[in-house]
Amino acid sequence: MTQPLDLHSFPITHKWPARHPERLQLYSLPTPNGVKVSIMLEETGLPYEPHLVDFGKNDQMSPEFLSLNPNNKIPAIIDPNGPGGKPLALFESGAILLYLADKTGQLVPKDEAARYETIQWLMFQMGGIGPMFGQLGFFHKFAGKDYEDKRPRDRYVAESKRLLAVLDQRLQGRNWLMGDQYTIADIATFPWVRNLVGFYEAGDLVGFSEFANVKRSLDAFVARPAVARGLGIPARG
Ligand SMILES: N[C@@H](CCC(=O)N[C@@H](CS)C(=O)NCC(=O)O)C(=O)O
Repeated sequence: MTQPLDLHSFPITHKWPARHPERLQLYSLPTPNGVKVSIMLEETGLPYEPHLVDFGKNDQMSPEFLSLNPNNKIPAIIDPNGPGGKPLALFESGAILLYLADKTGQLVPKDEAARYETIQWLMFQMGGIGPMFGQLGFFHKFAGKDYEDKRPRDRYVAESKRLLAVLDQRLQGRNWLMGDQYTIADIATFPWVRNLVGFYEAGDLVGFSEFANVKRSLDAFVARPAVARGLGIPARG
C-alpha cells in the first residue's frame, strides 16, 4: 500500500499548492510543448492536477519553478506515485511522455522493436520539428520578423519544409507515425504542426498544402476528444 504523500519537500508546491496531492501534478501552459503532456494525460485517463505557469508573470523564472526545472521551461510534472511508490519530478516533454506511456502501458507499442521505432520518431520531433518550427515562429511571427536580413528566416523555412517532407513520406499509407497505432510520437508531433499553420501562420510560407498526408493526420489528431480537451489545459487565467 502506498503511504499518504507529502509533496511539501518539493518547493514548487509552495507556489502552486497541491489541492489533490495524491494526483499527478502538472506545471504547464497550453503551448505546443505544454499540451503534449495534457493531451497525454487526457488520453490515458490518469488523474492529475494542472497548474498554470504564467509567462506573463515570468513564473518560469521563479525559484520555486527552477527548483523543479533549472532550464526554466514548461512542461514539468511531479508524480506522487512514481517508481517504487516514491514521488518523481520530471521535465522535458519527451521524457514525460515516455514515462507516462510506461507507467500506464498505453500509447507505446509493447513489441520491443516497435517501441524503439516510436522513440525514434519521438526524438525526431524533440530534436528536429520542435526546435526548427520554433525558430521559424521567431523569425516569421515574433521579434525576428523585423530583422532586415531574411537569411535566418529562410534557413528555418527550408529546414521546416524538409522536415515536413520527411513526415509526409512517413505518413504515406499510414494513419499515424507508427501505422495503425496512435502513439506518443503523434502526441509529440501534431501540436507542433498545428501551431505552425495556426498560431505561427506559416502554412503558405512552408507550402503546407503540398503535405497532404501530414494534413490528413493532423485533422484526425485534432478531431480526437482527448486532444480537444488537452489543448486548453491548463486554462489560461
Ligand atoms: N525541450 C523542451 C522545450 C520546452 C519549451 O521550449 N517550453 C517553452 C514553451 S513551449 C517554455 O517554457 N519557454 C519559456 C522560457 O523559455 O522562458 C520540452 O520539450 O519540454
